[in-house]
Amino acid sequence: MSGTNRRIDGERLWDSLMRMAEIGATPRGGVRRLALSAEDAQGRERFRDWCEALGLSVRVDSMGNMFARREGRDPGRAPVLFGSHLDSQPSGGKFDGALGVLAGLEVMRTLRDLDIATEAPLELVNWTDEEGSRFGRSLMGSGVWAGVYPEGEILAARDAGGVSVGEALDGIGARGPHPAAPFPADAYFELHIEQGPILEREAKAVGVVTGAQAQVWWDARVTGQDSHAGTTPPSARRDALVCAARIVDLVDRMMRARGEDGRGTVGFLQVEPNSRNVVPGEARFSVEFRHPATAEMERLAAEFPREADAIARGCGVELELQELFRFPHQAFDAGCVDLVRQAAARLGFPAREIVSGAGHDAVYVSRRVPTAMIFTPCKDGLSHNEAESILPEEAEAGCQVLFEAVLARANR
Ligand code: HGY
Ligand code: MN
Ligand code: MN
Ligand code: MN
Repeated sequence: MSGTNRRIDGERLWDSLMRMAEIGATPRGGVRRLALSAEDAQGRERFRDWCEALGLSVRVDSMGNMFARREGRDPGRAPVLFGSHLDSQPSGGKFDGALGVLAGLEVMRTLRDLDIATEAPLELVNWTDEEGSRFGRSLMGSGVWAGVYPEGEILAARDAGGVSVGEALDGIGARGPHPAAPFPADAYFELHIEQGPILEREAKAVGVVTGAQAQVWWDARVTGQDSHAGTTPPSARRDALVCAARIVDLVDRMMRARGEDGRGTVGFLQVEPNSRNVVPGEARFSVEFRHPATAEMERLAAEFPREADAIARGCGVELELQELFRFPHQAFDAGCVDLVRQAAARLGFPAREIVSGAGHDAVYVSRRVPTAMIFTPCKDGLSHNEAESILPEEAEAGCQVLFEAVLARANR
């Protein structure tokens, strides 16, 4: 059966995407499926049901990573992995992560429909907590699996409500019997929306992703002194929020000093006691920087603590910075990237090479397994936003490229 008529079913894929988007659906058309939440549990259950209905054997590791396996003709070969994540941002979109998992499911469904046996086994993966927005470590499940994050440290990490990863895993029954550790795999492919404007702007259907940019994340805490808004003169104030505000401005200035490649963000900020007539004594906030060049990320990572400390001293408050993680620019495997490039060309989809601005499970998986990613456009490049949207034909094209790349690798 030649490549041209091995077509995935775009309507079935779209239907699965819409069915998954029902779980954690938000009033403004997005999804809220926070990692290891009740909604994540429902998404996992629906994913497992769909996999088992296909005859795939589903196993779960100690970090809740789910692997749905389809045997190959040669059981001695290492499996080809493909997938992404089902957890979302607090007010996320329908397609970030879900596209890669459900396109992988569509690959499995198409192989069954066409009765195609592959040489190598295949494993479709749902990685736990890719987003990092609840427990502060992005790429958490894949990071433990790849040996980047120590499992004990991650299980002890707590969310804003004080719930640990271990408690949350047990809370939804997601902790599996298999060790979250690397096993022999032949390759990993991840389909994902670009989450940026380039493919749409250039009318490209496919992004051949050559790598992902470097990033570094901190948790910050400023400690000053709660005091009365009406009686505390400027000379006696130790205002944590003023210091945090100056640091937020510092992050923005450091980003802009790097031009259009710079990325610097303070995504959340909590003030205590958060009362209108109390000078805030505490401010907690996130800080992250990203850059395509590892050396520039390292410079940002050295400059920021120094400059932020100077601001804190000037405000007469204490600053604590806890670095959560950093990773360098991650180049993907040339052989796997070439399979993506060839699949897009064979299918006649306009494509271009691209470096990912977002982090993805593929970043950590690629430390253990030859890896490549496939991007599809998204409307206005918008993501991590409930208005995130793609067209059914864009999902179908991305899935078709995934299908061809996985088959080429599994039968080489
Ligand atoms: O932040 C990221 O890059 C990823 O989408 N969680
Ligand atoms: Mn994602
Ligand atoms: Mn995301
Ligand atoms: Mn991501």
